Amino acid sequence: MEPKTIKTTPFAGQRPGTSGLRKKVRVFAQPHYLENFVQSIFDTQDALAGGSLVVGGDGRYYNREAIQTILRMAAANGVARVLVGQGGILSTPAVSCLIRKYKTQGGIVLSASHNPGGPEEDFGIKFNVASGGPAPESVTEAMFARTQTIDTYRSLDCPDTDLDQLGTVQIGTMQVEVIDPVADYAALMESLFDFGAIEALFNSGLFKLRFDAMHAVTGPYAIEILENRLGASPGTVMNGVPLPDFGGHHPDPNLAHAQELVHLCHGTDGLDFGAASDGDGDRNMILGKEFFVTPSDSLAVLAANAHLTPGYKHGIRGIARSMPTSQAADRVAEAMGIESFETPTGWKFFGNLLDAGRITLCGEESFGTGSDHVREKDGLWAVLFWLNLLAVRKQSVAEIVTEHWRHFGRNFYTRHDYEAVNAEAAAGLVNHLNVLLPALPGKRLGAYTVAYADDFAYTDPIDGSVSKHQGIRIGFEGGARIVLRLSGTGTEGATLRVYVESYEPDPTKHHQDPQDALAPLIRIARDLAQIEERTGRAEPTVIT
Ligand code: G16
Repeated sequence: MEPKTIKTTPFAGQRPGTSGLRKKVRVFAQPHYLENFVQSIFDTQDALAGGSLVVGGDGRYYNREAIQTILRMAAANGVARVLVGQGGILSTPAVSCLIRKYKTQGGIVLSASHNPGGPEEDFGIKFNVASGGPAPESVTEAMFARTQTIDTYRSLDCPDTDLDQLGTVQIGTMQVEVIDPVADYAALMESLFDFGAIEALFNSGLFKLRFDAMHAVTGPYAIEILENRLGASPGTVMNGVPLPDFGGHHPDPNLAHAQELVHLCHGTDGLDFGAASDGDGDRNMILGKEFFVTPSDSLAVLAANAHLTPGYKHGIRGIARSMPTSQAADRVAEAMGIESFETPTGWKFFGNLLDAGRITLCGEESFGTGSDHVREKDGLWAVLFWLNLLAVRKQSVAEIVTEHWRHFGRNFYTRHDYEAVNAEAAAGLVNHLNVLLPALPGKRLGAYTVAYADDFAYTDPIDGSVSKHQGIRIGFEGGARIVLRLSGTGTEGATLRVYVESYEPDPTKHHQDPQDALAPLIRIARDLAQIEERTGRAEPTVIT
């Protein structure tokens, strides 16, 4: 089996976004499209030749085909060993766990995360570096540059590898190990959380829970951990079989897309705990009985209670949140006397802080929470963290969060998304805001006075790299904020995200609905950005 060199020409638009390259399946399925991107990984990551690589995906449509292509190309590019999840399945946090545990030179994740799957839907590919984290911008930019000049790629003529059979096979000189996708990850979870306490909670017969795997990758992980190891009753995991089209749904764990679960948490007879994870298993949503925990609050609560779990009992070093995430975690960090950081959107920006030991926990408003145990956000980890807290504190989800607010004050928070808007109109809206920014500080908008207004730029405290144009921040006196930015993960037109936050120290006002509490700020954001005028949209597509 001799490697073949195949002629190709560059494709436009292969620059990775917030989290890898995401496009429609039909774009990826064009001859040479995936191959060009994969060869650009091998051409820029020298350590892969003679090294090892983890490969797996969320099981969406085109997952298996892409893995076969990657295996042939890895063999032709001199990779010595590939670990691939059985059935082509590996969650994003499991890939990170495997890269770190087996000290591979990197990993390739096939996923478009929470975006729908199927022949007409989305696919994605992402490279993770040897630390286990998403490739930093310097690496993704080098790959992108390579995609623009590429003229050949290498592959091997060989039959498909059987991805369903555990064990080791050889492709040319490369070893392919088809591994259990769950075992190493489950062992890591067991080392961090008090499985005995969680099991006792489940056995009490007084605790009703469901986990919605949304027919995505976390099904096998949740069944093994929650049902097999922790003894939750069979059926606790709903939608537990990964399907190529996620059963026709958006595998996006939020109030809009996990409605069945939300419904199960309603009423006095509702679940005590409901949780969901996304396509590739890195996001999480936490619900209590009639109670939704915002991801921003979740980060703050986990940080304030981390000492109650075995994995974090010696305390946490620092906390980081992405810029649009509410400032609730900053208050916890301040009270604990530890550092807090505000990074741009994108998990990759936490990597240096985690590697340098400056932070232990980090999180994002986009339903992502994680820690230094891997270098990705981790959906099931967050669920187990919450279960550990519930088992130890012997309180409900609502009691834990409202008590947190009483102590730290409440950061009311909402995100309004305007999806698939005209890209030029969205760019025009951002330009318009950029022109307004310098004149805003000191100005009164409704009942609020602008304290600062800027186009967020981040200087990485570890390597000094600068990332500009990361979203527009308008901060008001008293801690309220409006943030506007364009999503880096959409595949259709542009998605405008409007994040609105206010701070309320008075516990007698904490019961309000966030949409009501934030209504004046939402109005200010719409008017200032001329959203309806510029996008033609009177209302957002999704509110979370
Ligand atoms: C990705 C990134 C996250 C980011 C999210 C939303 O998550 O890993 O860091 O917060 O996208 O990004 P945007 O607002 O640009 O759409 P995932 O779960 O999609 O990989």
